[in-house]
Amino acid sequence: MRRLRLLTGGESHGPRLTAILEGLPAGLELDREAIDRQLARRQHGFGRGGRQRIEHDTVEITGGLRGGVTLGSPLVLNITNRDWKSWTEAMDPWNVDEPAAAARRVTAPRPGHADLAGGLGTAQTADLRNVLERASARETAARVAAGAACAQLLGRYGIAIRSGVLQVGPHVVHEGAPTWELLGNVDPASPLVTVAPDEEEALTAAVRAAREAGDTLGGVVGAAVRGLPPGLGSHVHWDRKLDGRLVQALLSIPSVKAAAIGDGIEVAGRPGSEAHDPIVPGSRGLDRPSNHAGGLEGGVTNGADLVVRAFFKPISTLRQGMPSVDLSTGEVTTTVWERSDVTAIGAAPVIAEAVLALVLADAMLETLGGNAVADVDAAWSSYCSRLAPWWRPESAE
Ligand code: EPS
Repeated sequence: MRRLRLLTGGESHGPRLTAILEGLPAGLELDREAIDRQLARRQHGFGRGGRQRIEHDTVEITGGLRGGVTLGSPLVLNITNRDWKSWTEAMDPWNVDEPAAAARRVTAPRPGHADLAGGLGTAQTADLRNVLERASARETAARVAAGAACAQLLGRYGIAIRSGVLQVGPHVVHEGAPTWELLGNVDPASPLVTVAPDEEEALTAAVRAAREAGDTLGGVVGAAVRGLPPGLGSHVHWDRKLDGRLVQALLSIPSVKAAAIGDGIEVAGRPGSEAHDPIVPGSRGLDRPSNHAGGLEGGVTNGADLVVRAFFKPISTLRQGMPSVDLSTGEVTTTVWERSDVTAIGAAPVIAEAVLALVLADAMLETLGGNAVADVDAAWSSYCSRLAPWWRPESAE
């Protein structure tokens, strides 16, 4: 990122997760409850494991905020791991109790997880827990908290994000890219937050069947962002192009193996006349009657809704186990299961929203500049005036 910096730290079963977000302008009022609502969404979803019954994720801010207003110094966001109390002896930073650590030792790497590759890469094959603790998708809680703060900056300028599940395992509820309107169908309280509430029952049945079989499921998530002005990102150099930056952020979410912008891979097989979006005069300046491009052309936002999809592989901890090799003995074995999610796809939309908010807030600040929110406001207003003949924002209401 160019204007913002984000670091997260903390193990899945350590005392807490911490995110340090630097670069938010001073003077931005933050709503704690809105951050906590996003954290609660991340814990939601049919098919989650026992861990979510232990945790009650809420944010504790220990830096960068005074009286609910950002100071321009690093925003330090913490989320307590309630499960830590069952792991204090095995995960103590200084004095690990050997019998407790031995009881938690993992030596059979799970195919699909970071266990083997990370263990080999960091010389920690004697106990793969040293790798999997950090590779766990629990880390996304820290990103969701930081992303929720960025979403509040975007919200100040009328930019809003929606998301939902398009596919669970093999069950496709929506083919292709979603629209902003379609994502409005999602009921956040529904078990799998899909864009087709009528199909929730069939989807939960599929998750139940996978659970009974000791198996796991992935799926597809869609998200759309309304209100982004044209011109964010850059057409001039590979590492500044916004599409590349967004896809990097989406692929950094655990389990994501592919991401698409707009119609994504589908456009490869179409003639140009059916792949590109006409430019016509419209009521808000220039209009695009279709949105195959998903709001990005040449690495730059074009003023249409930004539309993305992220494709999640199934969770790699299977109750039925997977073939593996015990690295301590060299013997062929089956992976061990303690507890896990059958699918985490119900949590995936809010995680996708968080990484989008981070990258888009960064791109906004890159274009508008400003260390103080008042300066960002002034730059926003001047930017919008210049664009007014060509682009006027569509309300995200
Ligand atoms: C997660 C907490 C973890 C896992 C899951 C995500 O809890 P535990 O390991 O204690 O059961 O449920 O992690 C993974 C999916 C993974 O692949 O590591 C959470 O809070 O999101």
